[in-house]
Amino acid sequence: MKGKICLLAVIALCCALLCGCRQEPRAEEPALVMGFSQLGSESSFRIGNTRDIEAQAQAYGVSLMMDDAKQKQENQIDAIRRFIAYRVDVIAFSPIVEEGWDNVLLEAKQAGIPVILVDRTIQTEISDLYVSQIGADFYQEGVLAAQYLLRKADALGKDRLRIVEITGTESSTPMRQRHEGFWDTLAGDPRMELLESVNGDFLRSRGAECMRYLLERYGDQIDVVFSHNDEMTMGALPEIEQAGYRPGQDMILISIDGGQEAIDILKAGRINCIVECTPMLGGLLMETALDIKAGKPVEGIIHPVERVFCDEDDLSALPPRGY
Ligand code: GYE
Repeated sequence: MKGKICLLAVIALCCALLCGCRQEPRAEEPALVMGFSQLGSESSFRIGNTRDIEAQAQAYGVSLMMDDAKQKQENQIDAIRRFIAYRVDVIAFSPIVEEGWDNVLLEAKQAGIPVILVDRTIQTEISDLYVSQIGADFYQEGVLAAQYLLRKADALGKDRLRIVEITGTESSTPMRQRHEGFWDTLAGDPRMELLESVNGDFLRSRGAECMRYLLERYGDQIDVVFSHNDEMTMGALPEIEQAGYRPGQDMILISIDGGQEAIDILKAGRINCIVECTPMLGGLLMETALDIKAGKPVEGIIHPVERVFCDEDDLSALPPRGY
């Protein structure tokens, strides 16, 4: 009898244990784990870019670790090292400047973790530090801005246009390539004269400071303001008006990005031309990362399709910009 009781007790204990360690249904496994180092939140473009990447990660079933570097390269490097330690499947980041990435990207390479550049790119002598670069053709954006100005000069019958330029973050890809594309396109046209190029760091506050300086120094001489992004343009606008000029009329204003706030100002006639630089890169990023994980070949450089919005166009039917 005693033996039977012991046997029943053992059976009951085993059942309890089995019930206790019953496998809970596994949560859906992420398609992949991605570490993303975002350079900051300095503009509507950047905020829109972050939001789109987060939304697309969710849509594609990607587990996303998003880090905000707050405009500091050292914070991006630290984040990439954390992603390596965490052994993510893919590392992606928008490099705030082009130089200084070799060491940390060599560490990612040695860890066997593929890297995707988003929005901006890097300068390096070492091959295959990254698998793909997804972002605008910034040189072409500069070309498109200049081509608009050439058309405008022809339409206005101008024989001279004196230009001030407010550039983006020093040594960043968009700053370098927009500047080159713009001035390469104007080179040789005797009507076009650069008064001065100043750095506004893609920030609205710095755009205002730069415009205040340029107005004090050049005033009536300024015919054109070429600003590397909408934030700096919107910082410059009130300075221009407070100095007694009508932006879009007394001065031709050319900007880049194309967020809703700037587009509305363009529609009101206070900006003449905006070259689109779309932040909506999240879908391309997730598709590329998933292809890499699946061992599929991916493009080395992926440029989104972009437009130009200017005072020659009927923008009444333009859908909401989403950033
Ligand atoms: O034009 C600007 C942002 O890297 C293309 O960075 C991006 C630029 C964009 O601060 O608004």
